[in-house]
Amino acid sequence: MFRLLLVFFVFISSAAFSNEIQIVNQKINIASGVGSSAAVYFSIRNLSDKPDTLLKVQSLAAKKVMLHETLVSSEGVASMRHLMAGLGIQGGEKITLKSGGVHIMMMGLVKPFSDGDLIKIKLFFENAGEVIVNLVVGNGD
Ligand SMILES: [Cu+2]
Repeated sequence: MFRLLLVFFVFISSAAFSNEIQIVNQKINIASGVGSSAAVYFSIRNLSDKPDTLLKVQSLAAKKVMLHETLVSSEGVASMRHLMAGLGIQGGEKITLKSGGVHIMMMGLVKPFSDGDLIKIKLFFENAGEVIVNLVVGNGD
């Protein structure tokens, strides 16, 4: 009986949402073609007064999901870099992921996305823990 209660409690706590991190304006841009990928953008608001770090991202919808930053060379050539150390966010700060800046890259989509598909991305914050982002394909611009 004790074990049953314990398992139930773990399930409840892992399903809880963060009070410290708010995600708004989520969008997904799909690049079609062979080995298709998608870029995901949203704004992160840190509602706490302590700094936090987005350490990693995960999704069952793609083989690989990474935090990327777009860099433009002096010749105007754009390239992308994996943010290995994560993305820091100050207490009370709002960071906007956008095209040409920091974004989430989904590579090797498990199946092609179509309009109306619900995509879930799990964010892991150092302090706030897990935060789930829900995206509906075709809902952005
Ligand atoms: Cu990228």
